[in-house]
Amino acid sequence: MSPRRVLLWSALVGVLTGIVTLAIAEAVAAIMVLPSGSPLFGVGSLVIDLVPGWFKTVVIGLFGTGDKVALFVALGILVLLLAVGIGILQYRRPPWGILALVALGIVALLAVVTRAESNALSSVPTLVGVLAGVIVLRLGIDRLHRWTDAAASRPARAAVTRRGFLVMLGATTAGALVIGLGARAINAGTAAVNAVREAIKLPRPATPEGAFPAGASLDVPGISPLLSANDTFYRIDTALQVPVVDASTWKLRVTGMVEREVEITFDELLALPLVEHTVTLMCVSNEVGGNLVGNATWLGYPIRDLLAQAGPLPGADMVLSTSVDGFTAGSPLSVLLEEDRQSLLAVGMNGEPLPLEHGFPARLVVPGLYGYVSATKWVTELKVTTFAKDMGYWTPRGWDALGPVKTASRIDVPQSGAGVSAGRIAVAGVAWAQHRGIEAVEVRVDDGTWMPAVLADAISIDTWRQWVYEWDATSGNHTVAVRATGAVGDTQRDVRLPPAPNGSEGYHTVTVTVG
Ligand SMILES: Nc1nc2c(c(=O)[nH]1)N[C@H]1C(S)=C(S)[C@@H](COP(=O)(O)O)O[C@H]1N2
Ligand SMILES: [Mo]
Repeated sequence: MSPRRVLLWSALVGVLTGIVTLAIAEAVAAIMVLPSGSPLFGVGSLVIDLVPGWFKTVVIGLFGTGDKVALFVALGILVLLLAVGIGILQYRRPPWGILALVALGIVALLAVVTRAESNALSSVPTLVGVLAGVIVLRLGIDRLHRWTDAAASRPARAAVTRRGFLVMLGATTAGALVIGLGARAINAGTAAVNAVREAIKLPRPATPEGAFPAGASLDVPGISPLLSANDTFYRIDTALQVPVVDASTWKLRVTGMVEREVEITFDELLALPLVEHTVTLMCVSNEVGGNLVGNATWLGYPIRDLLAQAGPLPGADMVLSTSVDGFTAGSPLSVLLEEDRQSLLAVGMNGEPLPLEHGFPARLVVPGLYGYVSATKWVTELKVTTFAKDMGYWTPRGWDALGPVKTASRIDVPQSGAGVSAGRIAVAGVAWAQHRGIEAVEVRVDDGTWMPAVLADAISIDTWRQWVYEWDATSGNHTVAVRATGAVGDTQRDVRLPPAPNGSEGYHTVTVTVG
């Protein structure tokens, strides 16, 4: 057999070894209902935590909410290359292929057991997976040797040894695919928690939001709806797998600089007088004109009331909220305690229990702060502390510690690059300045003057406001820009700032061709 073909066959055994290792590990993690035991997700999560803040900005800039898919594609390519190397190594210099596989297994194991969600059994899936991988690698390469030896010296036996090799390869591939795909499809944990979530009946709010003003919604095709639907609401988090939290055992603890620690279960939380409040949530990574922003009606218990039960001690100025997955956000204590700001420990989103991706069973929502410093999903602890002592997840990664939202506006229609016909056309979109409120929106065509847009009625100062400008479009190419002014006179500035470290700034513009 030609050296090149031997190389290819041993590379293929390597790839199969990789597939078997990961498939078995996934299967064991699924059977044990231990999603955090998955080596692939463990390594992926470690990568997410280790990459510098600027890199995250680049990735989100390039892929948006597809950032996780991008990470998996990159990881997949890396795994493939390593697997090829391992197969060739084992053929040429045994047992170095096996040793390399074990070494990679140890790296994955370290990643898995250092995750916040890991427990005493988290290492089992990786261990079993690597063991299976070692067996496949060993047997596969042995059979390949037998075949190549026979091909060289005893041609009569070549066909038999070749068959032995190929049968083993085919059977293992089929088995691994079935097991691996089955494991991810079953995903027993998610199914169970989904069932629990669907059975939950949220209580009526003690303080309802009330009907929106009739004039809060503009009838302009293509404008962002006033409320963003749950299934299309933007999702940003560091969690590669959606954390699966059992509401019946979930607890939130208030700890740290408090007179007394408070602990609350999900049932206890639902029994409290809950408040309904519509808040526009926004990600600091949103680019000018981007869509990492959404508006929802949240149902929850005021964080200030929960903190009052614990009694924050003098000197405290921050609440560090922690998620089951280890993510943390540091919010100013004074903001959370404000009487007239509805900061919620939320359990409901647009009339439903929180979707799993949006923090089931409970998350925080704070009007006026970017999500990364306030909106902790799958929250389990509120630690009353100080900014001097503690830092939220993104702060050491180069992001502002405080993160108040900046006034911003977006043109939804016409879309950039659109062709429209001359005459009256509606330029429309949304503007937000959470907890200050939007006072004015202006539109500018080319080098013209800023013209006032018509504002829809506000739901409250905590939500975005729709706006529309009736434009007499003349033929030619035009650039249309928008700027908003918040209720404290904070007009958007004529600058271009990237998201890091404290939120992007700039006028959103679209270019249209009027025919
Ligand atoms: N546990 C956890 N909560 C989190 C995050 C996270 O990475 N992990 N990201 C925060 C960020 S950066 C934002 S913008 C909001 C987004 O909430 P959403 O995904 O429900 O839109 O969640 C916040 N809460
Ligand atoms: Mo964010």
